Amino acid sequence: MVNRRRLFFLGVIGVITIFTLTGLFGISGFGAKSLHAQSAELPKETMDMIRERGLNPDDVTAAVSTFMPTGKYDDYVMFASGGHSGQVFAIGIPSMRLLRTIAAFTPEPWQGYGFGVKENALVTAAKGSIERQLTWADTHHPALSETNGEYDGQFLFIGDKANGRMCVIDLRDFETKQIVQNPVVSSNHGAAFVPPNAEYVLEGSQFAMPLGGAYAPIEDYQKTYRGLATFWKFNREKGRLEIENSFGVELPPYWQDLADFGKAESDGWAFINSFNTEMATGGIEDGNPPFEAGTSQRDMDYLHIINWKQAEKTVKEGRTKVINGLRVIPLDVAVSDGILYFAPEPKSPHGVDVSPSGRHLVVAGKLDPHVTIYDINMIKTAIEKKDFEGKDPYGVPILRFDAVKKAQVELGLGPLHTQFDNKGYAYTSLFLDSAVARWTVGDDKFKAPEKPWTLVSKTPVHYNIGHLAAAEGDTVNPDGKYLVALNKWSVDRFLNTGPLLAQNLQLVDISRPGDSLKILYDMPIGNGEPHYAQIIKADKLKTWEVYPEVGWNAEEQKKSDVATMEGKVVRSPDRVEIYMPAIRSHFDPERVLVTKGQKVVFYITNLERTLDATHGFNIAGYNIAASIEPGETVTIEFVADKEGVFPFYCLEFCSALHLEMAGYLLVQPVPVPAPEKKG
Ligand code: K7E
Ligand code: CUA
Repeated sequence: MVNRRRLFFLGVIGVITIFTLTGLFGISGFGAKSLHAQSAELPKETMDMIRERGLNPDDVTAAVSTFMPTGKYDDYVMFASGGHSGQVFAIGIPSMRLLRTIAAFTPEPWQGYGFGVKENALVTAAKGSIERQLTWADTHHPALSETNGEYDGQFLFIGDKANGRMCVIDLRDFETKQIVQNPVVSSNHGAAFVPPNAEYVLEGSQFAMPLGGAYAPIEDYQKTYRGLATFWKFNREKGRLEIENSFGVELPPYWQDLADFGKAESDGWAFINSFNTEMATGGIEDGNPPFEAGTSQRDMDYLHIINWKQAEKTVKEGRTKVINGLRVIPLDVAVSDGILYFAPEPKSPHGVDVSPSGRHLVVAGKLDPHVTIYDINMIKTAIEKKDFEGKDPYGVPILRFDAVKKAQVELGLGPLHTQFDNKGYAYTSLFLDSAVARWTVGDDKFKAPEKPWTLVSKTPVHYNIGHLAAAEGDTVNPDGKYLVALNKWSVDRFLNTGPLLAQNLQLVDISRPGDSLKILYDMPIGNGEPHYAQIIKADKLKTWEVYPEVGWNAEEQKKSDVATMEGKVVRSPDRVEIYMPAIRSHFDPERVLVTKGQKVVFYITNLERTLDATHGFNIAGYNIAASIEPGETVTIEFVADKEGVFPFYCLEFCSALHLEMAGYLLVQPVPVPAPEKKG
């Protein structure tokens, strides 16, 4: 019985595989004729392997659709946050191969980031909230830069939830160019999000606190603690966030959560969820309700609706207060200028996501089995007609719920985040159900075959899904091919690696309508918890193969003025500068003699123009590690505070004589002056 079923299965597999292979390979690689000849039957060897491994038709389809033959490239790149590893991961889709860990907030020796080299971004600390230099972060939400609502492949932004910082990564070289510390608040969660042309990057705070970072007793919470939405101005030409052109909007002391920018129909608006509108201040140790209970008393919290175009005008007209160098629109001005409105949203919401047309905002209430859908046109009308159901204690008008609510769809337990495709479906992660819900959006832009606002299917995922990311899913034109479930727990999915387990990123095929979602791949990621990710078409990335010119300063993205083609040493009494070219397989000079106490500056230029001909550099005992990519010039500065003999060598196995690519830093003791002769 079992055997007969097996045999039937294998027959089906054969046919499916052949069809899939036919579709995948088309006529490239095989001639049409030979393909036809080959497609009569899979080789017996292959069938045996399928049988031996006990694969079913779905397994075979999944394998065939994610396997990447050597030398072939993925169609998409997913940029996933690295959680408390503080980094960003670039992952190919559909193969789910990790292509690169991008050093963002955490020093990373392979990339020569933070070990005597490229530390400029890392040392950022602002006056105010946090002044200490930090070497880790909790990255949550990456945002690709956009042009006209489409990912343009130029920049990636990501927020550090733990410390209220923002990071700018240039996608020409996948390197971090800037980290800014918010000078007014010390945490974020509604970060990073961009409007359709990335004029700003939004950083919404999470934990209310006294703005500017001063102490105030927790008993004064309602009076002196506040939230803040910071609109960091992005200068695309310079690739930098500019604090002098940025501004903040003061918010009541609720805990602001995730955010999104409006687009198309809702362009000009930004949305931020909130919870703890109870303004609980904890204190379980004093018999107060713990935060988890205190923040969940009320049935409704507030969706923050921000008119950022109006905020720009208010800032221009100077109705701001400056806190540690950031212009902040005070709460009362935000109300009187029509910048801030609230809409009620059910119990402890988490994600707010804007649909591709920009018309609908989907809010998922983590303690509510529904998603609630708001319509921007209804919001605009309610604002115009002053259709308010009251004001919050800080005077912010609350729009009447029924006047702005378009629909509610019951999906299941613990809805968190929503993504969209090009077929009129939305996908919501269900944390408690460990599932992806597919449901229909009643949108003009894409129409689903089923009736609007209906749950279509629930696909189990392993386990406790947080975010999900769809291909081009936050743009005005999602691709609708793939979705990745970013699961918090993997439990029993992979070989055990001790009590700390991998996260499980699952690739899901969403290309067909109806109840047809298919899990294609389980990817264990043995690193800090990816929260959110964005998936961009690979051909939109115009990444450099080598730096544009020999002698490139990658921090400034321009030709370096300390680039060198020839080795030389320039000495002054307290400073030794070494201009050092590196090429397979030597540094020049190879012997560097300095005196203890001197400042030593290496300017190393990689002269290579060959793809992948990277050299490394390190100095024993000095905590220095550099990566010098083809064409790049790096600067390493330190004080030779320890005398002795310190080998340096190239860290990348760059050639057959790589081991010989080395030298000595000789730090001689300070010469003792000869005693005066007496006479
Ligand atoms: Cu749900 Cu920080 Cu986006 Cu994590 S948050 S999951
Ligand atoms: Cu250069 Cu090894």
